[in-house]
Amino acid sequence: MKRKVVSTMLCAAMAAGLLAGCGSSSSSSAASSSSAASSASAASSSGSAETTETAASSASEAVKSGSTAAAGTADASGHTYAIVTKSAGNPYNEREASGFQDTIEALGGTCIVQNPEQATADAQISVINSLISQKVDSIAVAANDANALSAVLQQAMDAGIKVMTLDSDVEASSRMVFCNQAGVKEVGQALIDAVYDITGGEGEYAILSATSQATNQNSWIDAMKSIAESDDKYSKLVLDEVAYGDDEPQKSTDQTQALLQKYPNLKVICSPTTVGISAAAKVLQDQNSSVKLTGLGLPSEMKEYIGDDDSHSCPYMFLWNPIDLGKLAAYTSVALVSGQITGAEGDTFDAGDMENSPYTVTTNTDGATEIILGPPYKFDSSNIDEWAEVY
Ligand code: RAM
Repeated sequence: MKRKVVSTMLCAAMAAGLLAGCGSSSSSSAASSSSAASSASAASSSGSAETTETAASSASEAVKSGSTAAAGTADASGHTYAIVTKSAGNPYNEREASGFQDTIEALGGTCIVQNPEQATADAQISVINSLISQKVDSIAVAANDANALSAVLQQAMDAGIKVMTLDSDVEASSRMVFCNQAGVKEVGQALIDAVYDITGGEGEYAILSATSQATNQNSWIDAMKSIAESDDKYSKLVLDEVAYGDDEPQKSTDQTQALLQKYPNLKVICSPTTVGISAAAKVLQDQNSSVKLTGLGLPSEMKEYIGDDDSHSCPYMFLWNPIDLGKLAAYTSVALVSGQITGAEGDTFDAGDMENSPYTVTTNTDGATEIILGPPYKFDSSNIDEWAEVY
């Protein structure tokens, strides 16, 4: 039934020429419903280094009419909410920002979207400094480094700005709460089990990551390693190398080629980044390589590479709905700014029509507070065509 809802909304979005951002999902089904607002903003997101600032003119009307998924009790009017993605030019980041922007605007707030030119802490620091000068009410950042943003984020909080992270965290004292796309251990488990399955339980694999400082990729890779070390089941798997494509398509392509050359017995590449996996998929498929691929990928970018036969490089992969991650971060930002939550464990807030609403702040194994969107979702030959049209 949920798929039908998505398909219906998708047609509407396509008719409007707004394909890119359709979709608003639940955790368990990758996507369950849609909002016209989501589609509109995704279409307006250019992907280049940019600042998008929009006062939500017709937002409250949309909320009243129930035409947007953001309907609910939260009110963002009179406030400015910023999102800082990891970098420009990454379709995953564009979808994340569109979910955030659409929700803020539908709730009557003003949204600033910042896509730094590179996936570095330095690029984010200069953007955040400028947001502090602009006296925004909140900053939601997908961090390029766990520690390097601490000083600037502390400065923002000292200035009264509510600071939260999404997608990729910083150390807990430098933010109020983290919107986590999925539990770290769950992602690590899904990935190492995929490697186990696709290798046949033994042999060499490599990881093609994003940047070496990315908190999210590093935590997933650490989880994979510790699961593999703690269970004899995985003892015949050999991790050759963790390579870094820096979430740049060309560098990810080069790194894939280097892995193939360095490790003739390589069986599987696992790429826990949407940029890395799509670059690797193309290299492997173009070369008709016997090396197989899995990881975290955007269905719209991976459609042509997913399949069970030898002509496809990736049997299956995982992700969550990046639009919904942005949407959840928007509701979290609004709840922080209104004072409804402080980001402490046990805090609860409504997130409109999101399926797991109300959301509750929990504490992870490191003692840091987070809000989990839901579990990772598997994409394979049976569902890739459908989801490729959603995000
Ligand atoms: C890339 C980014 C992002 C990550 C996804 C899976 O787009 O590195 O942070 O969450 O991959």
